[in-house]
Amino acid sequence: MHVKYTPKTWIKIAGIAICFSQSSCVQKAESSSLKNAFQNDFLIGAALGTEHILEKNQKADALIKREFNSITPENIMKAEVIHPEANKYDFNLSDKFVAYGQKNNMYVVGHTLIWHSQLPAFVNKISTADSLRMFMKEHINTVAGRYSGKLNSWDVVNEALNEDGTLRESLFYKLLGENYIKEAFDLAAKADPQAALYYNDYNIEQPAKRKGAIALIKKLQASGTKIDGVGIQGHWSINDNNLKEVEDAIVEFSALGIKVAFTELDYTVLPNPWDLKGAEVNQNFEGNPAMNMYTESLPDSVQNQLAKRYEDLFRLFLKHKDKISRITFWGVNDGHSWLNGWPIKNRTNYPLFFDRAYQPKKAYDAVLNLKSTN
Ligand code: 9MR
Repeated sequence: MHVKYTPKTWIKIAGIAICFSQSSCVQKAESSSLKNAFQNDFLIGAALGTEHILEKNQKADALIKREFNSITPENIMKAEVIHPEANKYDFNLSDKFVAYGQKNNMYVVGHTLIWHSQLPAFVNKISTADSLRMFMKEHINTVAGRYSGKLNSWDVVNEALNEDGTLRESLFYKLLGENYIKEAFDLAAKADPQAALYYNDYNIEQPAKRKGAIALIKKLQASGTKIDGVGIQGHWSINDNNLKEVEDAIVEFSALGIKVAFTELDYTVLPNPWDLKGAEVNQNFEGNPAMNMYTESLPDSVQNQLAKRYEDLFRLFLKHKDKISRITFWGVNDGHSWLNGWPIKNRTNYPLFFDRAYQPKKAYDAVLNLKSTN
């Protein structure tokens, strides 16, 4: 059971918290949770899958309600799912997702309106600018319009940039030019005037891509388009050493007058094929034990490394809490993470705060501890 550090055993001397009894300091009280600990700092969210939206798993459901005050749909609002055919929408799960958030007083994020990936087949077949523009208008009006006033924020455009900061040659870019981004934001602002509108991407903490994102946001602002924030996804590895870039990104994006959210946070503890210098490009990694080393459990040394990564990251988040609106984890617990299936299928990964039995890990304790000691 996870809970707060008992206040009696902690005292502060000249701003330094001292614990007099090690055992009672690690004892926790019922009321503690991520959302409570950070309630004056930023929202704490999780990406939900279908089983969570349908409240099928009691342990997951209790955990989500206890720990998180924001939710993002991992897949069910993507165009492929919500708009499978030109004249057909499927709002079955998205209605339930939004209702779940409302019922539990959560900050509800829509993910995502315009993305080159997970497009329905009929969109991939579009070959003229007019038809694609018509799809964008129809899609955004219908989806964002349906949840207007019920949803708090939209990832309006997702992953429009290449690693070098140039614009990705997506279907939208090819047929509509870079103006498609402005058009998407303007349509979203009209369809749901209250929602906070975000541009969302991965690796935009890295200098070249960050520069591209800043240029893109500045252009939108200069043209009078409403943009409220930028989402840094945060799909990282425990071997990454990127806190300097993350801090620079927080400061530089915030200087544009917008909020910064960390929208899809996780740290892989497993090697990625591209980390292996000199590896055969077409090597088959699936089923290779050297790429899936922790099938039974995570060794303490790696558990500690993960905890340290998260602790250092959250210390940075707290330093810049005035600029940060939300921290969302990409999943609820390790068993549910997309990183068990990507970039290599069928692995056992450990990227989140809660283990396969829904129990908090060391990383959770380390991050909560930041709040009880400052
Ligand atoms: O976690 C998602 C996974 O289940 C899907 O198969 C995949 C493709 O739709 O998308 C994953 O989520 C992505 C998110 O929507 C956008 N940023 C990258 C995420 C991880 O790929």
